[in-house]
Amino acid sequence: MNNLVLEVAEEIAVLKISRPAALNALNSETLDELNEVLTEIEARDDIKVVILTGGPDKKGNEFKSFVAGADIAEMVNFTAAEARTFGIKASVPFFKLMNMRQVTICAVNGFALGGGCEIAMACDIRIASDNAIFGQPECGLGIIPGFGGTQRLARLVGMGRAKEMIFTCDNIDANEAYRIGLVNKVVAAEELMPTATKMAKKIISKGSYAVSIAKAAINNGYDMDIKNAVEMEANLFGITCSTHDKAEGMGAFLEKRAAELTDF
Ligand code: CO8
Repeated sequence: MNNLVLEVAEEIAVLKISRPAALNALNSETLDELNEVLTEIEARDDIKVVILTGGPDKKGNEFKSFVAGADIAEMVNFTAAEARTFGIKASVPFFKLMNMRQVTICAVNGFALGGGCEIAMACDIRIASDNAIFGQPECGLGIIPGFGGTQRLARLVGMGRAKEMIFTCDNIDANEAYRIGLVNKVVAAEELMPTATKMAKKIISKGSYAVSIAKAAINNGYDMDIKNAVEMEANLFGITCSTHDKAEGMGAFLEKRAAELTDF
């Protein structure tokens, strides 16, 4: 891969977007690579959590930029048809991040602008370094957020705040992002990866199959009416009751010992 770095250890995949010359901006090649690597990760039993982050800039600064957007140099000459194809090319790996069996944590290490904010929002959980900057500057470029931003931002922070960010193109800092619910946590830059890793380990210590079913229940139910959503949840709950982890988890509680959970 030319633009991504994957490291796997202790059931955690750290996936770095790495285009130092362009502050990790997302071009077609990077999106294709992302799709390929997420397909591979989804099929791997030895990965339970994915931490998505940005590589350093060309001066080696690790906290300059997570992703500074989609690649403007590539988009500048797009026709309407090419732009649509580019949007769809991004939506496939973005939906993988959202719906894949594994939990996805985005460790935002600097600028998360345009497509950078949008890919962070496709992940399950966002942790930001205290210097991170979020924004949707597209309307200032004469376009709109096209990697899901008009939809996911409104769902995460509410319509009023999403409209303000998108219409004014004002960037917000990490603390404001936390205040409005765009990120789950803000930590000192040097604590970013340790915090993400600690959270990943905590999640892995739970029943992994149960976590993946809970993720599916939350995602699938979000756009359903509450009655059908709760019925769907009951069905998934039933499935988790047929697992080793359910017998072990509940048995351990009743026997007053620590549970030894696996992934089913
Ligand atoms: N695309 C391409 N190159 C970029 C991008 C980008 N988004 N961002 C930065 N770069 C490049 C710069 O051109 C520069 O290259 P060079 O060194 O060759 O001149 C290098 O990265 C370093 O950037 P700067 O010198 O500008 O660094 P600064 O520290 O001065 O500024 C900023 C950092 C503020 C992040 C600045 O680079 C910036 O404003 N970048 C653009 C941010 C932006 O507007 N992002 C949104 C892009 S549009 C988008 O994401 C749309 C997504 C949906 C598309 C849907 C299609 C269907």
